[in-house]
Amino acid sequence: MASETHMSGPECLIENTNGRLLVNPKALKILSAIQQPVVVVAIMGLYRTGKSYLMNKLAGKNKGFSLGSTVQSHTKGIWMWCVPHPKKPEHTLVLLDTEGLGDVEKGDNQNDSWIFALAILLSSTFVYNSMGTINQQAMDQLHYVTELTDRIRAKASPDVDGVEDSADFVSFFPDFVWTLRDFSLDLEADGQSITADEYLENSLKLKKGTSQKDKNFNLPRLCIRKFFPKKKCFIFDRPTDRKKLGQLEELCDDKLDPEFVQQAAVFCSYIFRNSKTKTLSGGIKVNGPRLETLVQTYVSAINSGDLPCMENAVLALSEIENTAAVKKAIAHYDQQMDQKLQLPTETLQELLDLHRTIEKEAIEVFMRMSWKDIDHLFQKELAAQLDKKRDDFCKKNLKASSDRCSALLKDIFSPLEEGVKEGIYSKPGGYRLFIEKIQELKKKYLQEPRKGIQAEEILQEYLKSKESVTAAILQTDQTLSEKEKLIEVERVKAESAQAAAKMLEEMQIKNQQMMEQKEKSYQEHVKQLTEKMERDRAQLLEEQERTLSLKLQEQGRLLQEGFQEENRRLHEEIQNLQKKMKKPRKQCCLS
Ligand SMILES: Nc1nc2c(ncn2[C@@H]2O[C@H](COP(=O)(O)OP(=O)(O)OP(=O)(O)O)[C@@H](O)[C@H]2O)c(=O)[nH]1
Ligand SMILES: [Mg+2]
Repeated sequence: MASETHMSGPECLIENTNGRLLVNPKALKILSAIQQPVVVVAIMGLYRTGKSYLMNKLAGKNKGFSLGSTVQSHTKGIWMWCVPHPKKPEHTLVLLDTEGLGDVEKGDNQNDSWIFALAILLSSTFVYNSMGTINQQAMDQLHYVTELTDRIRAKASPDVDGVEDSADFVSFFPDFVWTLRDFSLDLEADGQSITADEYLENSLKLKKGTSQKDKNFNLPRLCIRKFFPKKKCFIFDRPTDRKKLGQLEELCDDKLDPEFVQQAAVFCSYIFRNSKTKTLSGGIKVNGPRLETLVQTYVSAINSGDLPCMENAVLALSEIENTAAVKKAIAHYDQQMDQKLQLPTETLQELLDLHRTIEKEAIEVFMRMSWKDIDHLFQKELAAQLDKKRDDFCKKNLKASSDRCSALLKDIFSPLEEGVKEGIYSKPGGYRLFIEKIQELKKKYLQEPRKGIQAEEILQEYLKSKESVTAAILQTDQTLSEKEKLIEVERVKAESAQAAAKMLEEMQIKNQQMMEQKEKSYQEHVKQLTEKMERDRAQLLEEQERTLSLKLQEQGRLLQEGFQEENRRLHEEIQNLQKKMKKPRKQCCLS
């Protein structure tokens, strides 16, 4: 399949003007066309630290995200560049370049925190970029991480067990990558050479002590450790001489420091191989339209003064997709019934059997497309629509049958009507002729195929309408004695009573068939729902187990470092999660 993404350059996704965040419709349109799953890499960090330049490297280009050559911050808001993923076929790499943090000239830093929060919420890999070593200044600049608990909500309503909302961050936060630019030290600790990752781990070690200074030291470190279980660090040399930095975009690799070229290649290769597809709770893989909805939901929450909430965004997304799932399922039903159903059907069962087969397919379509259908509301809606469609088809079937039978009777019995008008039965021996003719035409009518479920009823109605004519012909026939006439009247009466009884029996059978069908429909819904709930439960357990193991790892580290208080807090979170995992499975009920 040809690649879906043809962005020759980046596009602004979220504008940050006059203290307000605005979503750019042009960028949303681009996202809406990307059906492939997306890997989203966002970069953040202090202004003027080479973020845009590094993102261009990920796009495989020298130019793209615009670089500034002055000391003023350059990128504004969040810019997006969607490119075919270089290593994952059928995936799109979405690069998000963001406005540099902390430019004092901007005056209003209010939106920095929101942009930081948005980058966290939208990405699957979050790159934090800074200059030089991981010193206290670099840590202090990460105060945005400590503020995340006030900026983002995981759950729409607080946990009943009183566990902090941020306890859930770990399950949906992106992987964390720290890029250190112009890093000029040797990677060493206690005379031993260490990896960049070990350097990061060491830098995140906590300080014992309870003074405010110690707390300030520990807070960002604790937050990074708690929220981002997967961390990675890359160091970069200065790419070239200071004088040439201004024209970096123009320089090809052989004019750059070979160390830098190599380090950039290692970084890109790591991102391409390890960055995950953006996935929401429930294992929902994000594609372009889903990312589009996330952007819209989060930005509109921020603009209306609410906190962007992960659970709400996922619910908003599932509602959109579940509505579409109902529509798609109904469209499938309509299309198949239209193609396969010929009205009138010979029997009611024939119609119900076809309905059942196609209904099953329609439920399957719905089940494939829907997710997080809270209280099965959308499935109930689908069931109601399918029931109505079945009832409508039954009515249409009835009418089609009645119309066809009436037309047939009119046609077949016209010689009899003509004969009555011409008086050929109003003569001695006429009654016998009349009855014989009726029997002959009735036989002809009964032999006609596909009359449908009203065949008997319409015939009986017709014959009933002819009762007075029959009686008149009988009375005028002088070849019959009074006694014979009386016997004949009784015979006709008995015949009609017999027909009425037969019709009543048929009606009861039809009702029974309808009842059985309703029960089967319900059972089909429950069967498919139960299977889906089992799959969802397995998925949830898998996610919870992953979160649990991450928390246990961090708990182990805290214990090792001797941090009882933090350890106790984490222990509570762990117990709470374990309690949730032991909850009995929900019963599947659709009514
Ligand atoms: N010293 C140094 N300069 C770099 C590096 N990478 C890029 N630059 C230069 O730094 C300047 C700013 O680069 P950008 O990529 O625009 O930096 P930014 O972080 O995106 O800046 P803002 O958008 O303002 O936040 C440009 O002149 C780049 O050529 C680097 O690794 N080290
Ligand atoms: Mg920039």
